[in-house]
Amino acid sequence: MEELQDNMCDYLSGVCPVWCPGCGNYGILAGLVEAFAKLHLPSRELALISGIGCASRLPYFVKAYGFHGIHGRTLPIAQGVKLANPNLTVVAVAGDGDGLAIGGGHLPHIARNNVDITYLLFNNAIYGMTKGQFSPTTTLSSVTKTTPFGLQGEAVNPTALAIVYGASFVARGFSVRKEHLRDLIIEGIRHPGFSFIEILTSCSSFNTTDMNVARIIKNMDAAPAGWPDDPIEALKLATNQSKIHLGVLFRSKRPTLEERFQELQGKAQRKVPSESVQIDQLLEQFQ
Ligand SMILES: Cc1ncc(C[n+]2csc(CCOP(=O)(O)OP(=O)(O)O)c2C)c(N)n1
Ligand SMILES: [Mg+2]
Repeated sequence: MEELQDNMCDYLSGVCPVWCPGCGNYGILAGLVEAFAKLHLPSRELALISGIGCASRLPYFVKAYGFHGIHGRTLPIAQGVKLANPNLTVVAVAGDGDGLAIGGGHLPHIARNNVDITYLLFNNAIYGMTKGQFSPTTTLSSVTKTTPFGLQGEAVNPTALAIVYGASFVARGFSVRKEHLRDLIIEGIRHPGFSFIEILTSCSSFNTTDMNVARIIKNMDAAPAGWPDDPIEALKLATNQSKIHLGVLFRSKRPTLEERFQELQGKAQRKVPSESVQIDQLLEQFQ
């Protein structure tokens, strides 16, 4: 008989993480495997999909199906996996560069489709893996390897984008607050539809200013509990300049893409009785 997985260690693959000492991603990995353990999700029903970057190394370290994809294509791959096998719990993982620069065009479509996956956006506000170029979330005037005189451009706000794009669950967590993050991930996985979780995380090697842990701790505030299904109020929280609101900011219920497809399949099957589909007749149409 299969053993019940109820401890975070049951979800560790045994591959040793390669992240730098002090990297916030260790806290995220711990929060994620704790969430899996609390939900008792069997590893064979779990798929972790990622792109390229430090964040995207994560599937190696977790005992689950894993797909280390190509840069920026995390979400289309995750959507394909979920539609091919809706029984899987699909968790997609991307960095801020992967998910918002090269892969930024996919987010609105996954959000509006409401595919039932949980998307963890590791926001360290830098291209960590390639050693410190600015990313879409690096703040104005930041000095990075590619902006020695300070960045001339405003940062995007991932949580605000997800709300505007129509994600049906939007939350913000922090790698240092592991238990809080674990609970957000549990809620995201339980939510039927696209769950977007921005996770603020430090890059101990290349960005210790934008994602300065002490600064975040000083400014963070909890989103009001039981927050209603109101995107405008959620946006106000997401864009608040003086406080960094952590928690679930927005939640709404609408059909998932899988549910819509199932309905469509039923309609299509009713319309075309299988015995009437003659392959010869079909081919004749192309002659
Ligand atoms: C098509 C393509 N362009 C560029 C790269 C180089 N590259 C690898 S990771 C990366 C950025 C990673 O940054 P981010 O997504 O923020 O992840 P992090 O390493 O910070 O976790 C880039 C530009 C690549 N692998 N493929
Ligand atoms: Mg990054």
